[in-house]
Amino acid sequence: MKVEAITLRELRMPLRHFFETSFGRTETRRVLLVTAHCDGVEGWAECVAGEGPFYSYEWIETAWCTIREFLAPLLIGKKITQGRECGGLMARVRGHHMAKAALENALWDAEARQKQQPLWRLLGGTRKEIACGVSIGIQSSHQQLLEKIETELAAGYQRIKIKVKPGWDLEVFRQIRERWPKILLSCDANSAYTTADFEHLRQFDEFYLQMIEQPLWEDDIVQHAKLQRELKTPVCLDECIRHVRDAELALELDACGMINIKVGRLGGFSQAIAVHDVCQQRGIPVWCGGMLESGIGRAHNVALSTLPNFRLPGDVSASKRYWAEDIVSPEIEVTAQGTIIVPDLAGTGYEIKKDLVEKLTVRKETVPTRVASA
Ligand code: OSB
Ligand code: MG
Repeated sequence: MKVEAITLRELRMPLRHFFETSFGRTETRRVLLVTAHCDGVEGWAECVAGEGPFYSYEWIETAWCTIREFLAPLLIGKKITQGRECGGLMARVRGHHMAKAALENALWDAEARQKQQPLWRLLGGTRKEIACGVSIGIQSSHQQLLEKIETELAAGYQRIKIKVKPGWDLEVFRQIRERWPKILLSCDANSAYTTADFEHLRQFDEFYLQMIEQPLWEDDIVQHAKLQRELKTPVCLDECIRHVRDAELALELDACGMINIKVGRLGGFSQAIAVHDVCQQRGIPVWCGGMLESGIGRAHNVALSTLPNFRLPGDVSASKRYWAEDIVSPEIEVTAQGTIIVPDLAGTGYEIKKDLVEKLTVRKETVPTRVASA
């Protein structure tokens, strides 16, 4: 496939409910979509960069201009037979993994469509059904959080993860455990604690959580290893794992008991698979993280979650939890058992609603400019 042009678009999609983490609140997603135009085939992907540089240094504006100025030009005009070749072509640009992932994944998507094969098979998946959990943000009150948990449990989700920060942690766990002593419960701090909080974090053990995700600094694996030695609860790393070498270091130091794989944070499907594989070799389970994706990124997460070492319920949940109307058809749906049945169709198995995408688009640009846009 020759990469002829890349189209960037920004969509505005209001969330049905705000999503709050220790680093801030999101009410409306600025969704960045990438289309790779290749020999009559289109590959689509979503760049998961946020509205501001809070989860990581990347945000929608850095991703947009890094793709336009540097990454797209490295791919345009190239003949590519497999999406996995993109990583090498873009290696000259340091970092900017979410921007790179959008391009690489768009080419995997194009490859699956061109070969008329399911993307999940191309990625090496084996599961026909994936296990789903939910990530529930910080709420305005404990009561509101308990109501949300009740709704998600009734919907069948297999694991509840709550966002925590100092002042929204122990008392919240106490109330949840009082009402639901047996559910699979975990938490995600998005780096809200420091080494001064070890004593405090040790109290989390009382609530037999499945994991405590990314309690400390986003760039510090060594301190997580020290913390893990102090805790019974497994640490799960998210922000810290940016490529396979980070995963290797974390496993070498016993810094965590599991890893959250996010394809955007890792720079594309190839690195996500590489991290999956080293964890598998070391007997460490992984699960698929979420970044409040539209149906396009979500469908890619579904495909990735079919790999064998995705042994824990992920943050990949139903479209309707986020959006009044998603941009794919059918929308991503979850069974009463808290699973997603993976479509055995060519590509992702979810069709893009192009008219709706057009309607939600607030900005669009094609590189190079002279080629007609999508
Ligand atoms: O740390 O997993 C995270 C959303 C934005 C940034 C970081 C994270 C999250 C989530 C959302 O937890 C999970 C979802 O998509 O439902
Ligand atoms: Mg996280």
